[in-house]
Amino acid sequence: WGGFGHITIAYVASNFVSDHTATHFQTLLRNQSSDYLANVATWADNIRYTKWGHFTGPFHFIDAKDDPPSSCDVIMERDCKSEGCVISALQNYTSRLIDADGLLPAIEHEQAAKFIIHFVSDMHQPLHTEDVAKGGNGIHVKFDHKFLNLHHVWDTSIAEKIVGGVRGSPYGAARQFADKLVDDIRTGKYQAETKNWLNGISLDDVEGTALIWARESNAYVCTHVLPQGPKAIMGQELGSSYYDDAAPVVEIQIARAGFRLAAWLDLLSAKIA
Ligand code: DCM
Ligand code: DCM
Ligand code: DCM
Ligand code: ZN
Ligand code: ZN
Repeated sequence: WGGFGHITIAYVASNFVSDHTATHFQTLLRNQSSDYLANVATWADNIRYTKWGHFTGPFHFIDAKDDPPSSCDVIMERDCKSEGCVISALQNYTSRLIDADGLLPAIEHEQAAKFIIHFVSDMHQPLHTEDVAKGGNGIHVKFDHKFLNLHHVWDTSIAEKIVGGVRGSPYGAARQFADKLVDDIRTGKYQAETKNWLNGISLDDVEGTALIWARESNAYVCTHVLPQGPKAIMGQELGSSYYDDAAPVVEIQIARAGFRLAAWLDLLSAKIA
């Protein structure tokens, strides 16, 4: 996701964490404001282009070597590279935050928390669970007459178009969009299904939990991202009928990511006590 997506997801999560979790992460992140999650939501994207952060580049995605649109799936042994992937990264940073042996300094706990907040979010972007053309970065398309790649369209363009465009700082627009999604979750169109959103969630099986989330995300590559395959979409204008079908997917994936991130942080703060 682009900044707007990550920050929206963080604000959604802030609305669903317990009070104990909020206090725990406000302390850990040294931020007493209500923006404590939103303010670190894009940190992992900022550090990945620095020299020390270079090793974290592969942690933002998993390149599923499936065959959309006829076959979609994420298989850990096939798709998670030796350098790591978004699923192994969630496993690693979850265990570093829990730090069962108490060996790590506080700064590593803080970093682990910032990675978790970002990677739960990224695995909900369908093209972060797909190998084709480097997650769609190599597929050139148009979106409202602008020349963009398909990855950028799913990271940024669709979400920003849903709210009528985002100019300047994304925080205000993200907070508003999050408030709307929180209503949809509590009393609106997602209310009936949210209990299923936490199926299989367990700190005792991080890989299994992340695979459930990544597979659900990857399934949209076959149904909504590349419904006629990669060749059919090249050079196409995606701002009209394609957008109409894609927008509900982006919306539900942002809502799910925020709701699940809150649940994950609740499990973590209860375990760390
Ligand atoms: N920012 C904002 N609104 C907020 C929080 C932050 O516009 N509620 C902006 C100010 C900075 C950037 O985001 O340009 C990063 O903020 P920080 O350094 O607080 O993470
Ligand atoms: N690191 C990491 N995950 C690990 C081990 C280390 O992200 N499983 C990161 C945290 C530190 C850096 O690598 O910023 C160097 O860690 P170390 O000094 O433990 O090798
Ligand atoms: N990306 C991806 N899958 C890949 C390569 C990259 O999902 N195989 C994502 C990470 C960034 C965006 O695409 O969100 C741009 O990546 P980069 O800056 O590495 O080109
Ligand atoms: Zn991306
Ligand atoms: Zn990312």
